[in-house]
Amino acid sequence: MKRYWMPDALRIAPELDVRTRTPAPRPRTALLINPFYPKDPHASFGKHVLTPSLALTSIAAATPAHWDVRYWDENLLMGPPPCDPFPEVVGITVHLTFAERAYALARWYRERGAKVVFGGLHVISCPDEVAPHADAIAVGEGVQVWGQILEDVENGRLAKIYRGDYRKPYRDDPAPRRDLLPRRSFLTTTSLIATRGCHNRCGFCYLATRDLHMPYLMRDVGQIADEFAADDQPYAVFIDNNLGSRPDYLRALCRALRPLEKIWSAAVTIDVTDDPTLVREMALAGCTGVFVGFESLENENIVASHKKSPKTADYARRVAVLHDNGIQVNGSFVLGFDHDRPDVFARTAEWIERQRLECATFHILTPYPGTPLFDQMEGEGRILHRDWSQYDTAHVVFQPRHMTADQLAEGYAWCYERLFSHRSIWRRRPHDPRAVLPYLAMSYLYKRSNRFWHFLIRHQLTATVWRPLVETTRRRHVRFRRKLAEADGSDRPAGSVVSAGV
Ligand code: B12
Ligand code: SF4
Repeated sequence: MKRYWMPDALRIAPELDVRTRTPAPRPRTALLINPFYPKDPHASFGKHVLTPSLALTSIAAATPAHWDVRYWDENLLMGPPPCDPFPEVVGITVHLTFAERAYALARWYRERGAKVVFGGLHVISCPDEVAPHADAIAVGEGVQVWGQILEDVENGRLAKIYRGDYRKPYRDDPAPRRDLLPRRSFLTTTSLIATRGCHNRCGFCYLATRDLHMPYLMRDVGQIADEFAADDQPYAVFIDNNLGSRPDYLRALCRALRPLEKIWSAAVTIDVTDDPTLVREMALAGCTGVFVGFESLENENIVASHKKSPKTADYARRVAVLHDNGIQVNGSFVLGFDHDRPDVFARTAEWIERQRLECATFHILTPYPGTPLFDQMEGEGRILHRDWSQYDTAHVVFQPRHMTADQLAEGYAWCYERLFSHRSIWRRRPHDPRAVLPYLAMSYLYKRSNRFWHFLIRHQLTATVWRPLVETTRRRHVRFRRKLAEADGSDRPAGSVVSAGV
């Protein structure tokens, strides 16, 4: 197997020195931490600084005004989290892949007198496992309960468990505190969320977790446009699970975003192409890229996952609808489904090249605890281990049906190697010659520059280097959409290829 370049800083969490002496906790000071996770050397390191998660900026926005709140993301390679002033409360977001790191951080801060509160996906799926490591846990929606948690700390009556309900409308939630983010460290700080939930409930998705009830809720489109304008960035990433679940809503959102003359990308399901006029509206509103969960080219896999999706034979036509509107496609593929055989890797890569997808993301099928897929695998005795740190979709954690675990791991690595190769990048160049150069520049920067990415992240140069490129792209796109608005369908302008998507 090929050996990948992997600096320690992207593989090992910063050391938490047990000898460090810290001042006494300062009352009404909260520190919010996004813990470190090891990066997958097969993929681009750039994806980790494209756009921040909204978990902690949302929580920060719910912090009462008389509290001082700080933010620390260990993945920005700025060392271990700060301890001066020493916080009275530490809030940590916990996903299964970095649960162990969250526990280590909690231990370190608790030993020094801070109260530690956990929230996040792993708290929802495995509350009994996480609870002993924290003073309190927030199960579910966190914005609703964070103020209460801090009030209870002030009054010395912190409870062990708080529950937030995803069914409550969140239109009145305050805008996330993006001002707390280190702006130089991200390609854009404008992560936006317009909707929650998804019209699907695929058996492998975290949304199908047993105790997670997240109906599809939408925010006021004007609020989203205001947040986008306020953050003063040319490019935003919608972190919604599926921005396209309600076509009417998406259309209204596009109309609200259009006057901003900015660019954005979002995750959608491929049925967004059911109505090509909606795709056109997306392009006119500044959509330059979509992240599409194709999952598999085998219909049987899609059916077994309970995903409501068009037939896979129609995917190619639908990709063309997006391309025709200058929207680049980052296809997401899951490998290792029960109907996958060892030829799945080559077949998937071939298809991606034939459709000229600008970008593709591969995931080894991963049964997240609490999902129907986990129950199925466990029932069939196919779970190989419960080392959650390896449940990151880059490792095989279950016994595949029609291949060995090694075949699946090697096939996954091979897919990335192939898609990031010079030959594959060239084969996927846009049809329109005018779009080829920007496509090549972005592809090489995103896919073949991991040493460069490490340098940018370490020196907080991501925004400095990328922002001019993104701004140039925005200007090109504004010209593109003017022509698109005038075009009658026969004379489409060149597809405008933009920076790496979600
Ligand atoms: C932005 C994002 C990223 C970013 C940033 C990640 C990071 N950790 O910094 C990037 C692109 C780098 C990324 C990478 C990956 N991601 Co990601 N990512 C997301 C995404 C799209 C949005 C997250 C977000 O902002 N959500 C919105 C916030 C508001 O919701 P929330 O996090 O649940 O937080 C709420 C509550 O949980 C709670 N809460 C959360 N934290 C706290 C803390 C406290 C103190 C309290 C009180 C409450 C609280 O309150 C919040 C407000 O209600 C989600 C999908 C999604 N739409 O959620 C996937 C998602 C989280 N990612 C996922 C995965 C698998 C990955 C990768 C492993 C994929 C890969 N192979 O590369 C990598 C690596 C990350 C890792 N090892 O964990 C999965 C996780 C599945 C799981 N069960 O753990 C998700 C759910 C996508 C999916 N559909 O499967 N990701
Ligand atoms: S379509 Fe995507 S976001 Fe929706 S349930 Fe399926 S995998 Fe999850």
